[in-house]
Amino acid sequence: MPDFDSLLFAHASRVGETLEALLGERSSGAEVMRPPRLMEAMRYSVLSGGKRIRPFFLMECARLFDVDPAVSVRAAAALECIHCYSLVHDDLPAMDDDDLRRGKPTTHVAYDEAMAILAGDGLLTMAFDIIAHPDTHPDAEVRSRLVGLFAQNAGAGGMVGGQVLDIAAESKALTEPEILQLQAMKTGALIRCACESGAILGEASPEEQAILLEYGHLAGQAFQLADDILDVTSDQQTMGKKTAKDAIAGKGTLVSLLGLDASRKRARELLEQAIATLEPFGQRASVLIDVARFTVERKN
Ligand code: GRG
Repeated sequence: MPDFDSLLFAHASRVGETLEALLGERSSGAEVMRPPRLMEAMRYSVLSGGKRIRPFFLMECARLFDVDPAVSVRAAAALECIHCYSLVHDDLPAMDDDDLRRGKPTTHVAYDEAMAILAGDGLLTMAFDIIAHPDTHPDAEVRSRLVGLFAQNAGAGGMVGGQVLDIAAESKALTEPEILQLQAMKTGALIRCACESGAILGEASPEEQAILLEYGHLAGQAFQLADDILDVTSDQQTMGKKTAKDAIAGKGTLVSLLGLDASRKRARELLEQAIATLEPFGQRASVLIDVARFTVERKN
């Protein structure tokens, strides 16, 4: 069994290769014309590094039920398209107005605003094209469940809704429950979606799906809390994006509410809770324990 870092690298490479193929010149059939500059902006936005942590959660949750990563990688790549679209749109002048992402100029800086909006739109719609294709899973019922799950988690009741709450938070002090709600939608939704999708691909029992949903919920909370801590303690060079953003924007986070020490303690508690949910899977879930730990202990 490879160590965690090697496995993370191997899955990320597989996701990258799949995205390269899907965004390649001939991938949609020679008869379909896709504007070259749009495709270039989409490739720039999605093939620009990143930890590929959501694909990792998805592929490893599916692997609990013996789904080969060579198969689950398509759904994982689709989820990464949604994540990258959200980063491109979040960086726009109308939102966070950032010029650095993953250590490189953001998409609207490298191209222009209109192309960044359209590249994001292209990635979001491509995600559903990938999921709907029979290569993602032979059973249309499974594909249809994934389409619904992705839409719910990406949309108004998930990530997009969370972004709206996040923008509103700039002019209003939030309580702890309000911060948790915002974060569960903005960041948590795609991580829960990754875990639940893995269970659906693996045709897990309803009980097993519920466990992975709870695991995803706790891991998502831990991931966001780690992000808030890094925003305060890390630097632009390490993160590949601007830091101290929350304080500058006057946004309340758990770190500003609880302080650094209590936030670190809370992150460790969330990690222990996430690990405890996996008990019914025994040794089979060891990689999911490792990735939960990584979300809290990561340096970027
Ligand atoms: C614009 C619809 C819309 C949503 C934006 C994802 C998001 C919602 C905003 C990004 C801003 C942000 C800092 C969110 C908090 C946590 C987060 C999602 C960090 C970025 O994800 P990583 O760390 O990034 O997985 P990489 O680059 O590794 O993929």
